Amino acid sequence: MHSKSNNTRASSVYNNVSWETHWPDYNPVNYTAPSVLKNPDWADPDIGSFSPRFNSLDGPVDRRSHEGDYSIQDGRPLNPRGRTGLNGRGLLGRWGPNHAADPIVTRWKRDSSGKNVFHAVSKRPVLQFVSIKRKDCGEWAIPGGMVDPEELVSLTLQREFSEEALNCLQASLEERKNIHERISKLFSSPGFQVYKGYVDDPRNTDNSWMETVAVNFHDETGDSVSELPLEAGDDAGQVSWHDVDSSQPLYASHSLFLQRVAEERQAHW
Ligand code: RP5
Ligand code: MG
Ligand code: MG
Repeated sequence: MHSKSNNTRASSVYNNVSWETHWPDYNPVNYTAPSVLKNPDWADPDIGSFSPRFNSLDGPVDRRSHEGDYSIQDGRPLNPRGRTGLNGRGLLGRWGPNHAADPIVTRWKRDSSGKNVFHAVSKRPVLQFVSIKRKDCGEWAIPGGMVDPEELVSLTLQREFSEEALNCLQASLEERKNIHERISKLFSSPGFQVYKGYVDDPRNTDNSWMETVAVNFHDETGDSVSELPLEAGDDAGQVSWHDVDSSQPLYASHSLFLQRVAEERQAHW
């Protein structure tokens, strides 16, 4: 159910995706991964034994969509972007929206004498962002992750960055404190909210989908996060600074987020 098979599946329903379109023969595959059915704390139980309060704050779990109210059919929420070719939850834990947050940490690319690097064609300054290589599919991505129940998005942004790009989960208490001190100034700045809504994630199904809040934290002077040693952790296999450039393929909707950052900062894209 990873990106390749999922892309094939998505393209076969690409032209007939809306729920408004009458499609009596539509017969999606039903799949929920065994890891989800085992009832881990990040997943809902199966529908039947369980009737969540959709479109609401359901106890600690936020089942509201950034896209507005979604419909429910036969007790199941319907993906607001339409059919995907798969029903059930696939690899996702929650019925309906699965909320994530994406921290986009940027700096200006500089040469060895510390001067900004300009792109030869666009003549614009080049931005760099912290990118991780996802272990699940091998694609480069923003080091984002799921918002825990009752967690503030501002905390998720900083926590996921610390876990995936600085490997704080493997760090000693002392090192963790140090990491926290070094990054909290950047992360407590308001940042630039780049995107809030549905993500075109390969795990999406007819009944479960990813949504995110993507925020850009920019190290203008290059002396805060830029100086921290990057180390991949948790669901990241590698981590490095990458040039922000339209030719770099990225996971899910992440290119769109980077394009917006480049536009906002008048950087090369
Ligand atoms: C994407 O999946 C989001 O944009 C975010 O980057 C990521 C969250 O999922 P995990 O990294 O926790 O798998 O849709
Ligand atoms: Mg994570
Ligand atoms: Mg992640």
